[in-house]
Amino acid sequence: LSTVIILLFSLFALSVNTYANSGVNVIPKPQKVSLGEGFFTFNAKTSLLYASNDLKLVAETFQRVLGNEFSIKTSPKLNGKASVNSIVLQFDSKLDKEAYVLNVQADKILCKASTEAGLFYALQSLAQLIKTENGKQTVPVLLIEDAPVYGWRGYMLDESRHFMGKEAVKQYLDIMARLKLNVFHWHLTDEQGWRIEIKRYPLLTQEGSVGSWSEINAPSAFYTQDEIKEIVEYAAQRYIMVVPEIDMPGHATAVGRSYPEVSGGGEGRWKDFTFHPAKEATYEFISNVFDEIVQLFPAPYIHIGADEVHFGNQSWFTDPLMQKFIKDNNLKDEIGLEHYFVRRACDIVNAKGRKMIGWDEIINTGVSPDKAIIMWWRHDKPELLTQALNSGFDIILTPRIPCYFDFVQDDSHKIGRRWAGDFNELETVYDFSGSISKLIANHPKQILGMQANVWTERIKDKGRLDFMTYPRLLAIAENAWYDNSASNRNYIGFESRVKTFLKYLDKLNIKYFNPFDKNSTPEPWG
Ligand code: TNX
Repeated sequence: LSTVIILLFSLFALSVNTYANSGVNVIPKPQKVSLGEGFFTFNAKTSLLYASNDLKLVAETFQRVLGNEFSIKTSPKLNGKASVNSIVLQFDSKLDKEAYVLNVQADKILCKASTEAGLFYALQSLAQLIKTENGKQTVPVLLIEDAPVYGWRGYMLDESRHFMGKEAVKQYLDIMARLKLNVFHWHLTDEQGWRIEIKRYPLLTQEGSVGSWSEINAPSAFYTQDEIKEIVEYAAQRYIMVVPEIDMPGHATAVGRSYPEVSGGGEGRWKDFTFHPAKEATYEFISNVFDEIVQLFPAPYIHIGADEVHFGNQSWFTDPLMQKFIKDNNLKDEIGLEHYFVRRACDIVNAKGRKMIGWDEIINTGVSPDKAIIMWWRHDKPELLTQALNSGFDIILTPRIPCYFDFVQDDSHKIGRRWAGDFNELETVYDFSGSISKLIANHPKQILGMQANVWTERIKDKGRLDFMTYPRLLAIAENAWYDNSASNRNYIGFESRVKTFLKYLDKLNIKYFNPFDKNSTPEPWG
């Protein structure tokens, strides 16, 4: 028996080794890789060619990557012919929207895709494949044929609870791009702060931007409209869509502080938590805010939050205006009122030419599946996901377990959330596709994709944000791009690719949590 075990073990070790040594350390894992023999070697004359003017931006972005990360100097040229010692970017209309082919030969590298984004992704893979040894930069000869499983590959950052600022956001966009993530969901408003300039309502940022979760008087912090445009443009250059979230009718305290006339009132902890659902002024206010939002964000979606509404459990719920409104509109109770609000918000969003996105609280509000998309977050209520799918909604998967990165990623960690003892370690996130597969099996087309969410109640600064985000973001990227369920699962292979990616994060001086050497990365307080 022991001989059999030893034999099995060495076979296993051999296969792991072959993988680890293959040099194809790309995250997310490409769908199909055939490894050849030999290497492409960069030299001073390596040229970067693009076959069409539409690819100039992609080429220039890669020129910067080569220069900054590998000290390789090139000047991109418009030229579609693949000559010796060149990297060539070409369109190939036969390929799917985000698909690409990366064909590394010993004397040239061919990149093909039907879109700029596809070529951008070919180059993200290429960047991860460049190895520096003895002063030489090489890429193994190989053929990658790749395409994502999901079109929505997201990362959500809450900048209301704690404000991280422009430079942090840009670095996140850089790393998202490297991981082929393509949606930045920006949680810009909540109880603690309103973080986006709205010209028509200056008090939102004069008063509503003061404070954070940890300090009620934290100095005003927000993005001006020029800064928003700059970030949206920076993201677009990386093929990332920015989807703003303006949370309502709950989580609206920062609005209520600035414009009490649209506040739902309330007392104590919940003072000003909601918009006033029974005032016409509220809907005018929202419509005016969205008029500016659509000018700033070209994305076809507006996220209205709609999570965790509490109207009726407060004494002001009984005020005569509210009660009359409920009666006149046949709403029965606070739930009816909440649903009414969401339907009105959806109409407003749709009237601006956008689809609405909301958290899973919007499922039963009566909004129609062709007008709204649902983000399923309450992992303890899988029946909500099933119900939403059966009603025909498109869904973005963000269940707390394993998609919430405000949850700790190691049992020894003290700051951060858990759910009945559960938390989100790297392997749990890696197993997401597998763990969700049964629930979504009957409706694959309605699953637009998945997303990691970082809520920042207990994340004060970028150091801690990095610690919570990495390396788990790599596992979300892997699941959103590559079909990681069932027989494709290979955690050991993933680990070895993560280790390579961590070296890239090291170069950027990012202080991630290292699950392979926990003592080297103690939990930062703050
Ligand atoms: C619930 S997720 C919230 C957030 C919190 C988060 C903490 C969601 C739609 N609402 O407001 O920050 O839990 O994990």
